[in-house]
Amino acid sequence: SWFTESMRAGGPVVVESRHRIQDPSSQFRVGLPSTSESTVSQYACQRRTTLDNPNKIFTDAFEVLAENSDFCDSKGQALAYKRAASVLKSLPAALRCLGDTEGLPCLGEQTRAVVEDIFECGRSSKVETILSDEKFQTMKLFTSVFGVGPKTAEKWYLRGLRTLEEIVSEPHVHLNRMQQAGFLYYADITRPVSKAEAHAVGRIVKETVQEMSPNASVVLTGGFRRGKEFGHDVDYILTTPEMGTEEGLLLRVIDRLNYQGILLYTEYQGSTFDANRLPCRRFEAMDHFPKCFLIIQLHAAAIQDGTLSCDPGDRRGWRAVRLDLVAPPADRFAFALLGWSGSTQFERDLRRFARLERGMLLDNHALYDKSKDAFLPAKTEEDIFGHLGLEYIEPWQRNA
Ligand code: DCT
Ligand code: MG
Repeated sequence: SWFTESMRAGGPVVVESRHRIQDPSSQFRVGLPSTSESTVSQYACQRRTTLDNPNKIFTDAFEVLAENSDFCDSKGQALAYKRAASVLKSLPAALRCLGDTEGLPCLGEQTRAVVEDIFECGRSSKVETILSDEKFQTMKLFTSVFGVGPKTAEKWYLRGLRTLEEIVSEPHVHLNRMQQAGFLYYADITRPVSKAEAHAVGRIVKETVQEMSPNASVVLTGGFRRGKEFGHDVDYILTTPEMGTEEGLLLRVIDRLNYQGILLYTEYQGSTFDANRLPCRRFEAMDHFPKCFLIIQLHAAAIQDGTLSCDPGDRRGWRAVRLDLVAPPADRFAFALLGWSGSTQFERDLRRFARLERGMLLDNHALYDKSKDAFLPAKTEEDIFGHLGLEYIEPWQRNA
C-alpha cells in the first residue's frame, strides 16, 4: 500500500518540478502510430492508460532504473524514469524506432539512450548492470519485507547482511511489530493477490459492515479498481451517510474481524483530519482519514472459484493477504476514492496539473481554488475532473 511505500521512503517525500512549462497547451506533437498525428500530454491525467502496455520492454527497463534511483535516494531521477515509463505506457502502439520518441514529453537524453540500447541490442546494458549489482539485489530483497524501507534496507546492507535468514538470526537487529509480521508472513505477502482473492476479501468486509451499519458502503479502490488481475494488497473505502460515524464504524469492523479470528496483523490510525487546516500545500504521502493496515487470513472456502494462490504442497487451506481500509467522512468520499484509486503516477500528475495549470490544490480530502479562495465540493469523481476542466478518465484508463 502507499502507507508501506511512504514508510519505505522514510516519510512523505516528493520531488516535483516547480517550473511551469512554457508550452501553454502542455501538448507535444507526435507521429505515432504511422500516419495519424496525435498529441501526448505531459500530464498522466490527460492521457488514457490501459493495462495493455505495448512498450513493456522499455517500461520494465525504466522501472528498474527508477527503483535503483529510489534506492540511491535520487528522487528526482527516479521520478524522471517513472514519467518516461508512464508516457510510453499510454501510447497506442509499440515504438518502432528511436525516431518514434521524437516529440514525446518526459523523454530526455538518458531515457532515449536506454531506448536506443534496447533497439540495438535487445537489452539495456545499464539495466543489466543494475540487475546484477549486489547492492541492488540486496536492497530489493530487504525492501520486499512488509515494513522495510530503503533506509532500513541500506542500514542492514552496510552492516554486511545479505539474506533474510541473516537478518532474523542477527541478535543486534531490532524488528518493529510491522517488520515482524513482514517476516512471519513473508511468503504469503510477497505472493501476488488475485482478483478473485481481492473480491473474496471485499465480501468478508461487506458482510461485517452490513451487520453493524446497513447504510454504510464498501467500495473497491486501488489497483483492482483499475482492472488489475493481481495486486500486492487489497484496498477498500468504507463510508457511512451519517457524518462523524465512520471512525467508529472502522473500529467496530476491526473488532469484528478480530473476533472472527482472521486478523493476523492490525495497525490502526485514527483520524487526524481537520477541515480548518486545509488546504494542504504539499503532495502528502498520507491522508488524514481514519484507516487501518491489516493482514487477514483468507480461507479457500471464501473464494468464489475456491482457488487460493499458494504453493502446490501447501495444506493450510488459507493464505495471508494485506488489506488496507480507509474511512473518509461522506462529504470527502469522492476525493478519497479518486486519491486511493491511483495509479500513483496518475495521482501525482492530477495534483501537479491542478496546481500548475489551474491554480488549484488537490489532495485526498479537498480541492481548493486559490484565485476564488474557495473549496470546490464534489459528490463524484466526475465532479472533480469537471472542476479541473479535465475530460473524465475511467479508473481502468488510469494505469499511468
Ligand atoms: N497513493 C496516493 N499517494 C501516494 C501513493 C499512492 O494517494 N503517495 C494512492 C494510489 C494508489 C493507492 O493509493 C493505493 O496504493 P497501493 O495499494 O500501493 O497501489 P495499487 O495501485 O493498489 O497497487 P497494487 O496493485 O500493487 O496494490
Ligand atoms: Mg493496492
